[in-house]
Amino acid sequence: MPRPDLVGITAFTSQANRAYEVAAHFRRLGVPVVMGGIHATMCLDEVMERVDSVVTREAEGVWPQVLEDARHGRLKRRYDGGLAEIADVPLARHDLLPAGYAFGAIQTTRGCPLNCSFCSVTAFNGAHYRQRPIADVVREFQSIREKRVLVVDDNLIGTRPEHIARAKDLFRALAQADLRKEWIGQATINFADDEELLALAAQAGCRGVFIGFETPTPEGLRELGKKFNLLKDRDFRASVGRIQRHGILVAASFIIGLDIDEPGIGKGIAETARQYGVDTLNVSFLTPLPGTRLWDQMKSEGRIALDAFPEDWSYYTLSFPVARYKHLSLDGIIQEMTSCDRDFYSLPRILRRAWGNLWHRRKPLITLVANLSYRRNSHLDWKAFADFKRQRGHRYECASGA
Ligand code: B12
Ligand code: SF4
Repeated sequence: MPRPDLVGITAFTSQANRAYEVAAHFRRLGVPVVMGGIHATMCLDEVMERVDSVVTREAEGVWPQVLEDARHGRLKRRYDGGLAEIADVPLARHDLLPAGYAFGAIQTTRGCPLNCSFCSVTAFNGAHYRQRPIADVVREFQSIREKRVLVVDDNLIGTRPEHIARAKDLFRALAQADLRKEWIGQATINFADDEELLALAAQAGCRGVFIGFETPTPEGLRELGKKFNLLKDRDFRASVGRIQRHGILVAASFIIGLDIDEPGIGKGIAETARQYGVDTLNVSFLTPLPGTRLWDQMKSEGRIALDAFPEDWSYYTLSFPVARYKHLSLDGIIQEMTSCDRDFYSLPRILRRAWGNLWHRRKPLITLVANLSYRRNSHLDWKAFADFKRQRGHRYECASGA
């Protein structure tokens, strides 16, 4: 690799340590390093100590300036991009990426008004929901080589009638462009409320949707600030069924470790997900990510157990219990996660799910493969928990809860 003029690094919080290793390598060679993205924005001081320049928030507004300053050897220590004018977001250069990815990726909207306590998105991309021009999205979609695409929007359809209307226009335009792509996206449960929206999404290539149900009870939703899921006296089973009837698989996301969660929550989540009839279940430990309301709360209550930063960031993958939970000890919460996975991903239940989808002609093979890979991952997690307890277990000894 020829010596670069400038190195730019991005990182989620869980990847921060690797980002610092890469930065240190290039700085030793005398190459200036600039870092941006979610971790750099939320942990500015930490990052500033380890790179030459930091770009906070969205880069589009300041990147030309950064390049100009780098060219003249006068990089500033910090740039703030603020929130970009969405119409000015250029088409991503997919041609620069190497071939061979399983999924291409595209972003069509930014921001989320819901501001759930555990999520960084509203703090990072703002509460104002911004939608890219449809023509740009279609052109960018056309430039993606992969047949399968991940639409990375946090909420592809939005929450208000005008958002839904734009989502329908986008799906119509994608269907008309006849891209022959299959894609998956993320949405709130109101995706299920509009038959026309669902039909258009399916025509546009939507094959799966990741939905945050978060917790089985209304009290839990209130604790997480996700009251949106409670609107309209929602019947989750019926909502999931309506989505699936359009050939769209539902991947459910839940969180374990809320203040109201007590022993038995693991099985409770698995049962709830089965009742809703979802195709896959992804459960995370409640994790105080920097910049969220949950972080502020847990920090002020002295409940962040893994707080030797930056080293401990490596555990902020949502698959380790990094905090002290109110009614669950370290062993307790790990047991809950394990029993949830054992229940939802038992072989008989996986086969029943795949059989059900075969019966309804709804991608049984994908359901089977996805379920088996979740099952395998949960077995890997169990091994990781044993190491985790050995290496970090002592940090929970002053746990306040159970
Ligand atoms: C897509 C996505 C994924 C995909 C990533 C696919 C891929 N290969 O890229 C997948 C599903 C794999 C994933 C996994 C995870 N994710 Co994720 N993911 C996202 C999501 C929804 C969109 C990210 C994205 O592509 N945005 C589009 C691009 C254009 O925006 P961007 O990256 O922010 O970049 C802009 C700016 O940040 C800035 N910028 C970024 N980097 C740089 C670098 C430089 C040099 C400069 C100048 C500027 C700059 O400029 C860009 C343009 O404005 C975000 C939510 C969000 N809105 O950010 C969560 C998010 C990033 N994920 C999150 C998390 C927690 C995870 C996981 C750790 C946990 C999990 N179980 O899901 C894992 C990571 C596992 C690991 N290896 O550590 C959190 C991260 C919080 C944090 N503090 O780190 C987010 C913010 C969601 C949330 N609810 O809080 N994720
Ligand atoms: S979890 Fe989803 S709905 Fe809640 S703030 Fe984050 S992106 Fe919005």
